[in-house]
Amino acid sequence: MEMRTIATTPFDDQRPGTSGLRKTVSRFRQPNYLENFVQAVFDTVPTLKGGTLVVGGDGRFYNREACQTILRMAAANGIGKVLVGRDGLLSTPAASVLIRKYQTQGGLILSASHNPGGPDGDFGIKFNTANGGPAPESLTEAIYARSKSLTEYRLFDHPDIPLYEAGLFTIGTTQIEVIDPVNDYAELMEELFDFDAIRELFIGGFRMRFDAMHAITGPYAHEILERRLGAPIGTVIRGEPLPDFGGHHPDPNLAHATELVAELYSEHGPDFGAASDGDGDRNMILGHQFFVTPSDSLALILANAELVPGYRGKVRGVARSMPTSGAADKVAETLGLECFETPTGWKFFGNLLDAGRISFCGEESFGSSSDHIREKDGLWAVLFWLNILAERQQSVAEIVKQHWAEYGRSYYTRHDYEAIDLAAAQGLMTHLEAQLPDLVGKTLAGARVAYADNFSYTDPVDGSVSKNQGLRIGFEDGSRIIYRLSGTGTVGATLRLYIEKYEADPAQQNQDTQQALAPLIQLALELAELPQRTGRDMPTVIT
Ligand code: VG1
Ligand code: CO
Repeated sequence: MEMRTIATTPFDDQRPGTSGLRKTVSRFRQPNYLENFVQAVFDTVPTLKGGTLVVGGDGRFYNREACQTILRMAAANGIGKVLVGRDGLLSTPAASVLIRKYQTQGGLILSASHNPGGPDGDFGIKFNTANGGPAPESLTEAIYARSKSLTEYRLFDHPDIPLYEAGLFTIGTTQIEVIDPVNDYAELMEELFDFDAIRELFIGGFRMRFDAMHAITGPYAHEILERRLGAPIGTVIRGEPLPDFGGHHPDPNLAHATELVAELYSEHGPDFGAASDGDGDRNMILGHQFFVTPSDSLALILANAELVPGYRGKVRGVARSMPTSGAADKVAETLGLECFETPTGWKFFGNLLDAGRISFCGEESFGSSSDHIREKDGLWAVLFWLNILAERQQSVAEIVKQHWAEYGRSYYTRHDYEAIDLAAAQGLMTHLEAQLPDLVGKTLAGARVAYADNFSYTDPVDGSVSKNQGLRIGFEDGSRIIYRLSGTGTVGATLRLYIEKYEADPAQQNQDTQQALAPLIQLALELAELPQRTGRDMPTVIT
């Protein structure tokens, strides 16, 4: 057993995207590909030397091998200690909990989140800093720069560490502690929510279904919902993490969680349904025959926060990503709280959370969370809803409709055009951006354009500027059309079209979403020449 220095040459595609480095499994399995990126992280974050690193992932194909490689490299790079989840498993929010609770210098999370897994699927890795959150842009850029000049990496020759049970090991002078992936997370949830009230809800016959989609939240949901909260066994379905997620996209939305949706929409379906994604940071909330948009979910969480013990009396501001609907803004306005609009990606919430400016944050992409960690948190959102339901004793539909009556409804949809030609996508964005200045002041689809620009964000805490964060067209009546290219896809380009329309009149709040938004959708397609330029006449996924 010895320390080895291995010569390597850089790869030119290791710039992290919206959420870490995400590539196909076959790309990641190329010799030195993973190693180069990990070495670039270790070289860029000197505090890790002699410090503690958290390691774990969502259990997808290549998770275990990658864990073992990271452990060997950690030892060769002088990391003092590694906390690794049993079987190499950790949900993204649980990794954030561990980094914060044990005050480690950071963590490496292995996941491609909602992207499909298996040998032909995707893999990913991201570095989270000592606050428990995704590395900010300045750091991901520094890691990328380092990856381009690497000539070698360091690795300790050592057999695999047994990860199947908790225990203490060493490689060289580096301590490896294999820990239970669920316990610390579950304890924090017990501190935040009224578990007694939720237990009573289940005793009263409340019926719930949680779809873990054969991804990482299975073990967490079994422990928290069925063991600690007493929900009947069988409440959690597809609870066993599988390397290929059972062949499905572990993406909790109406398009991919089809069986759950069918059950919730059936005549005698459960009162409440929820699902989470590959790495456990996303959530979908369903009532009986009712879908809660993620944008509405954030607004409702904020509006009902006083019902939840962990937040009562201490709610500060809220932040949402730019394409997320303005539903939360309305609540913030009424409550007199600060409200921020950030670029897409959780890393942009970190500074606001650290500075104590916001309590809650969320994205339209089925993500919400609070200042309890620095990641989005799927099960946290589910427990928040359970706590609200236990307190209010109303159905999900009643609660949401009452909310709309009070604050107005933001009709909202996102249309994704996946794996389109990269050059065509870039051409579309360029063509569109050139038109934006001329649109302002025009009346289109019955409303006047108030602004049209390429969103740029100045972080209110550290003043850093992030440009090119999406093209937006805003109307005087509050409607918006937004176009963005995804930063998490691995094939070609994915174009996301986000459409929103505000409706204050309760008599107009019960329309079908796609119908209510049809004129704006049509306008969005025309302005971008979308069918002609992409060759698509339908989106791949509508959420
Ligand atoms: C998507 C979502 C974004 C989210 C990101 C990571 O990014 O739109 O809101 O933060 O995924 O989520 P993009 O660049 O493809 O639009 V996760 O759960 O995949 O880590
Ligand atoms: Co995710």
